[in-house]
Amino acid sequence: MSDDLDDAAPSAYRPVPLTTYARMPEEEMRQRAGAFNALLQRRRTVRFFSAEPVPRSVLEDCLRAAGSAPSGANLQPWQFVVVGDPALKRKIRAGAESEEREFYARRATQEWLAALAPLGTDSDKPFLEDAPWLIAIFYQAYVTRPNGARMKVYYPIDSTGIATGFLIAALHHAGLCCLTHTPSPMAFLNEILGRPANERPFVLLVVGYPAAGAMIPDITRKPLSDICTFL
Ligand code: IYR
Repeated sequence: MSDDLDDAAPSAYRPVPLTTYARMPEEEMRQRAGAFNALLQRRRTVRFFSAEPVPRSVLEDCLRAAGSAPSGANLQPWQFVVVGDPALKRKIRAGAESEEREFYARRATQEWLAALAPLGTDSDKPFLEDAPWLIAIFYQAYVTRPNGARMKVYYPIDSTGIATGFLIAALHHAGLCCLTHTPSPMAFLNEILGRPANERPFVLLVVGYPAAGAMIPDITRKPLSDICTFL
């Protein structure tokens, strides 16, 4: 009984000084902002992966970076399931391709297929076996306390989206390529990876080096004037 009460009791606000922030001279700010933009502009989504192995420790640091993302009430409502096992990758590919065949043949509207045409995608997903790592990212729709009570989670999808953005940037910064793959629906990931019902698939990130001669769609990014308004 008292355990239940303790479980639900809020922790007190106990602030500590901000010691990690480093103010920098304006010139250095400009230089770093420009360099970071230049770095991210070189990122492209890749759909052709080499089988070359990628060290697990590199992924671990990128995942630590992802875990530094802000989240609703700091609940960090994400789970990154990293798959390198070929048998699991084969199962994931089979699950994804079966959903994708449905998608391309029946579920997708003509309008949706037309929007995808410039990307050259289809229901074959060999990259799910070719790439050394798949990261299945889940958000927690709720959490279950040790006493069995359900606790609400705030902004889990938004928070996981931000963490995924951090991860994509970290992987690119580390010299890797990735693909944000969203077979729909993705419930097969819970089954194959043995994840509990409170974890909902958010995206399947395919990670590795690009295949030699990898091709990408000839698409562009909107200029700042189209995506931003200063008032
Ligand atoms: N999930 C499908 C279709 C697809 C949908 C969107 I939105 C994309 O940006 C790309 C593909 C597939 O992966 O092929």
